[in-house]
Amino acid sequence: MSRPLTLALMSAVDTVTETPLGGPSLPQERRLVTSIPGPRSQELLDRKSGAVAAGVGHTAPVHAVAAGGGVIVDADGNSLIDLGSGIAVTTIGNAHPKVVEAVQAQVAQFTHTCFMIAPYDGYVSVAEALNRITPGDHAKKSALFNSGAEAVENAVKIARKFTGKQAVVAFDHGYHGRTNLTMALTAKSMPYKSGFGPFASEIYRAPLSYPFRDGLSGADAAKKAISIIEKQVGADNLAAVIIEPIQGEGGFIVPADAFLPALVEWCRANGVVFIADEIQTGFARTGEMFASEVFGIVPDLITTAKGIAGGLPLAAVTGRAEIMDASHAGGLGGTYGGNPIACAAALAAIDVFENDGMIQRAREIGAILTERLGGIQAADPRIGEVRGHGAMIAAEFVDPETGEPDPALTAAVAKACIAEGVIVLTCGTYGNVIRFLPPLSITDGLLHEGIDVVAAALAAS
Ligand code: PLZ
Repeated sequence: MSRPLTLALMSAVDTVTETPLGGPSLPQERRLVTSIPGPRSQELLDRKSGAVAAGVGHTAPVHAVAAGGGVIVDADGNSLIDLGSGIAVTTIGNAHPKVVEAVQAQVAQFTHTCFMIAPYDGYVSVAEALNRITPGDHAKKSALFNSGAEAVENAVKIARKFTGKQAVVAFDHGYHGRTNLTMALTAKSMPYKSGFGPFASEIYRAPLSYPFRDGLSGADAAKKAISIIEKQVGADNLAAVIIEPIQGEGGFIVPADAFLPALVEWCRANGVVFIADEIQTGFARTGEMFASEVFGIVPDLITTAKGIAGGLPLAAVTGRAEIMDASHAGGLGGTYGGNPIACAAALAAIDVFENDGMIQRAREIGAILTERLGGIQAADPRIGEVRGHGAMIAAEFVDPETGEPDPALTAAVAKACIAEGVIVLTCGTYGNVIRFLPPLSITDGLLHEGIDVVAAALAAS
């Protein structure tokens, strides 16, 4: 049954008067005035199950009405600490004032012309900025798209066109999206792929460096991966290798140091395009502008999205000019790719990333998370490993006797945190990792309070 319009408007007005607008002006506090979900959130969730396809899930049972700094406020007036940034998107903070201002100015100017019909400055300026800030000082070009998956699809198209080859290698635990080609690249069947095949062909999988579980040095893990690639695919057939420098959905897996440099070197020696998927790791998240810099690698192509535009949908492929230019004119594009409002937001966000101390802030947040979670781990062997870089830190939960993954404990801790007003996200092939990727605008106080809640939830589980 549809909801009467007047009722919807009334509750929207109520909501606005009860809670201030989003952005950093929002009171920076954890405040629970009802249980989670409260009655208004429950009402939305009931409508959701009536109106939205069952396949579209949600992590926190709330009806969000405002967000900013380090909190998300719901329709019942609860203020939750945000340790997930909408999956690494609101890295500079939700409703950041510079993004809001840029979007408001652009939306009043024009909303769309289609860059392929009548080009505009914002798109070209974003391309110039990405060419400048991505790793490597070679000549670069960019193309803009709407989502991370679309950027990955296009990176593969570009690499195939450039090399004249077809095969693509992705890695165990990798995540690259939910479209048909990117489902094939993504490793985990449930929930991403199960029942949704057949998948795109010419996709092969190689083993990752996962020090906590494989115990291999980076060099040995690379040797193993390269041997499998050579034997099972062959460099003559291989267009591209695609990898997240630090895996996101797969469990915030940090490869051993020499792994990525060895892969890049092999790709370069064998005419294979090395694609770094920095959709989750990009834009200051890891305490570097891009995670490739953590490992000292220079990818041929890099895919970005998420943090790039402060919450607006935008994605990009950036890379060596000769590779990016391999496509015939008209071969790349899409109706909305590089939408002017999203580009205005991206220019504002990139300005914040470069000039407002975001990289330093990510390192500070990383230091707090690593120290606090390390302390909890020292007293509780159910945390098998704390790992990550910058504001991208995870705890992997295991059975202390066997080292086996403990997804039930992980889910229980995450659920208890959300009930206590702290939004945490899980990840990992085995569902046994809690990842911490707060907005960089979070205060130290809220971050500590969020970790306190996680510690209490673990102790009680
Ligand atoms: N590549 C490395 O992390 C998106 C997925 C959430 P889109 N990760 C969050 C979910 O369950 O759908 C992601 C990523 C990496 C590609 C993508 C895909 O980006 O913008 O979601 O298409």
